Amino acid sequence: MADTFSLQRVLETFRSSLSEKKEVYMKYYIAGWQELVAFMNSLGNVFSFISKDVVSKIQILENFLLGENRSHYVTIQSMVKYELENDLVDLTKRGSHPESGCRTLLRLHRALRWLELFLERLRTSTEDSKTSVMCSDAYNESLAQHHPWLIRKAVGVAFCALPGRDTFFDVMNAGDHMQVVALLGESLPLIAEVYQITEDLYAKNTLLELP
Ligand code: 1PX
Repeated sequence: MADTFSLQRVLETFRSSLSEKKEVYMKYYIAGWQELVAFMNSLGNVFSFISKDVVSKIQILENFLLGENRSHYVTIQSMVKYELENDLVDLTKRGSHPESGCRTLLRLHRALRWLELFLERLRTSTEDSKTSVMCSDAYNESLAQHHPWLIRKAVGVAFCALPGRDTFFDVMNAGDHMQVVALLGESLPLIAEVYQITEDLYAKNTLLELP
């Protein structure tokens, strides 16, 4: 991972995460999140409580990916199958497997929906659109439904510290505004596809509400 964020690289990692059979490779899914964390860190300390949580979730998944059972963690599909078949998931309340791959990935998966909604707003925004509004609208439509009041409040405060739209376009490192918009148009279907495949898999296995 290079130090400067580039939207192009995020796009490439998410593209690499889809196999021919439309399975999702954990390695690239995680790499995509690492890029996004780097971006968030570059926005300042107000976001560190958010990025800390993402980093710890990435770490949990990476440990599975490198651990002795790594052959089962190559794709999200193989992880779900393995953890369910071996009773490694707390299904109704947190118990002996509070940090399963399935529940950890679910948190990132919900956040991916936020990202999709936010980037779509950014793509179709106009000069006077506010990033804080785009961010919080996307948040209220997605992640907020899974967060308690206190977190929602803290997130609201962080949103107020977001840089403006021009800065956002600049830090994406993808050329002028029109080029960024074009690249967003290219990235979004990919992010949406990865999201939908995961959503369908989790729905099929009744995993969407894991504690
Ligand atoms: C190209 C521009 C892209 C911008 C990239 C920014 C990436 C931001 C990613 C945010 C990911 C947040 C993951 C949150 C996971 C989560 O829901 N965790 C909660 C539940 O976990 P638990 O283990 O307890 O069940 C946890 O309680 C969360 C705590 C921290 C708050 C998370 C707030 C998420 C707000 C999303 C908006 C981020 C705005 C960043 C500005 C760019």
